[in-house]
Amino acid sequence: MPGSDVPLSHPRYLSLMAREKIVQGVERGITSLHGLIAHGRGEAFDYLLGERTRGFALGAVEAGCALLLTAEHPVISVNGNACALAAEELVRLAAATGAKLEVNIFHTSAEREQAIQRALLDAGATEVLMPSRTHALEHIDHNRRWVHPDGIYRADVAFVPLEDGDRCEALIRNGKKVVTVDLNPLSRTARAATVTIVDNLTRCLPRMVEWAGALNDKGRLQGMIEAWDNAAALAAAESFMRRLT
Ligand code: PTJ
Repeated sequence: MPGSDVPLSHPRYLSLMAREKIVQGVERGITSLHGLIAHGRGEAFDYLLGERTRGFALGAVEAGCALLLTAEHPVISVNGNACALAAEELVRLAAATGAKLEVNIFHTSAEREQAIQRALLDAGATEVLMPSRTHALEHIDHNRRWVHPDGIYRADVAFVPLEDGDRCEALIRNGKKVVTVDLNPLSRTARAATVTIVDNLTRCLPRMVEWAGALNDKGRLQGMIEAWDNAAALAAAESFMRRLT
């Protein structure tokens, strides 16, 4: 990565490269300063996972992909951290699932919204929806309520990695199913979502892209959705982390 002096031989190379991407995200005007703090919190939980994808996350990847693939209007909501860490994989996931990409950020900044849109277009997206000033989600008083009429506003399933708890709850109260990625199984987002992938975004996204490309049997997808128990997956993640502490 340009500007990085992390040696490939470092035992925590991948984690340090992710940190580097977040720092560069701030420098490129994509990620907020608050995003650095959020990333550090994620790193601490990832440490408890041994920085590896665990079984409860694999099941969630399947269930999350199944929801996106069976949705009528799937949308991927992209914030400053997700964009800095994984713009290309998000674009690939959109292509694999037929989902629209929409910029939606917590810390208000029109410049950052545009920088995220540009980064997604540079990563190969053909269309990136922006928040409107005409359509808003109900049950939330915040910049994040403003959404695009052809995107999150009409979505039946929203993929919202690294989401803020209020908005995740609002999306659910607006009748949408929510797939999230959150390393913290105790967060409000993790608990409110329909499917929570407790894993690092950088590890689970390539798996999601692969699964989404491979899963096409509608009956099997429906079965995965019906069998999914989010509370059980969160309990498994929490007990895994507690065992290590
Ligand atoms: O770009 P903006 O303005 O939309 O801001 C984005 C952040 C992420 C700063 C904002 O949404 C925020 O403050 O989020 P929170 O409430 O800190 O929640 C982020 C959650 O993501 C926390 O539970 C972290 O543990 C988790 N997290 C951080 N990095 C990762 C992660 N989960 C998965 N993969 C990561 N790489």
